[in-house]
Amino acid sequence: PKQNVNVNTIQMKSYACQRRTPLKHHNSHLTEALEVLSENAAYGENEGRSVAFRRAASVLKALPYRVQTMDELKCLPCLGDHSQRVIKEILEDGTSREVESMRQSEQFQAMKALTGIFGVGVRTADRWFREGLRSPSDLIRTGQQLNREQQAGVLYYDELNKPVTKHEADLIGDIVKEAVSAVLPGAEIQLMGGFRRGKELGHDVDFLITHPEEGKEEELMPKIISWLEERDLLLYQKTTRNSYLEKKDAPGRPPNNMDRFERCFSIFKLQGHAETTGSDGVRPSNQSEASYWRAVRVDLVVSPYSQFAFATLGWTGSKLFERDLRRWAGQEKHMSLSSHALYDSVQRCYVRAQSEEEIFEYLGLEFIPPCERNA
Ligand code: DCP
Ligand code: MG
Repeated sequence: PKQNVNVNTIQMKSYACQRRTPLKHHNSHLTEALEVLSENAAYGENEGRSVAFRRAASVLKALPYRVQTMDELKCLPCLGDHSQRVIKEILEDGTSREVESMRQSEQFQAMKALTGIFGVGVRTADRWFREGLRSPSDLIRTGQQLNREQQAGVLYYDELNKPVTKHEADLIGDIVKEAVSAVLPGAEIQLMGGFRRGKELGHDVDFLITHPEEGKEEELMPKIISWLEERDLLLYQKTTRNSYLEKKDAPGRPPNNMDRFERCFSIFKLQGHAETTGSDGVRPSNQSEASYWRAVRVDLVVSPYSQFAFATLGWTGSKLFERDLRRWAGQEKHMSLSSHALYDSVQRCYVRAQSEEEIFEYLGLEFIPPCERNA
């Protein structure tokens, strides 16, 4: 109820990590349009423009009321001319013609379909688009060269584009827990990403694994993978080894968003339960009653205990929240934050932390709980 909010006294901070952004907000009619513009800019490899639209959307997500007039936006940060134009159009006409025609355009739809394939980025999708390809079936029909990841992406395309529910995430969590405690008793596992922020649906399930005794977690991933593979629970996996070295990786280096933990990108074969049936309640025809299953994208990350707080913060998201945390650290505090560590360039030392709260405190930020990091 807006009557209780004085729009002129709203103090909107400009970094997403300074704001509380709940999952459910009041302006999806505006943010969805701005996110289409952001997505389209990303397809054109215009990162700066893409982030600018995402920031504008994010500010509106943090507002405690539904925007009715342009006047209410006067004091808000991160709203560029283009974003304001689109917002104005939607407030006046209920919809933005620019956004709607973008949404309908062949290029936008093809890029969405092609980048929606696991293992396909904007570059590859754009090259295919310019060669006249529009969808996964075009790739199959024309016999495109695909790597192992993309082959799995095309094979499980429909299922991987069907949102994962929290219930399914919990079922996978139980399996991962069983695997981890079988191969390394005492290891700890935590659900990360969107589900940690309270989302009910996700595009994948992210887990972070550690062990209180530093060193015990080394080379853990291959053991987990073997355990899972022996039970026929994986459709695809690619493991990368830990390559983090404190001396080499942090100070002075251009900040690298990719972390260097031991990590596994996988596709789980989640065995039958009610949600594997379609929305019409009918099970996919190629699967017998005894063995129906669905494919689910799962990311597993192993962190040494001493980096666990940083890994937790780095893997909770949202992506914009993470981006602004790093930007805040660098620009406002002369520190360099990654999913491994926090380096203080003024004191010239690494900062140790046992919890997310300590990291926020060191960064001079009010603690924002995961469910309010939906920037
Ligand atoms: N992450 C990041 N930067 C990246 C990739 C990941 O900061 N380039 C972090 C933030 C994300 C988390 O890792 O929240 C997991 O990445 P996902 O892509 O799985 O994103 P979410 O879990 O937030 O969303 P979804 O529900 O779509 O899985
Ligand atoms: Mg995720």
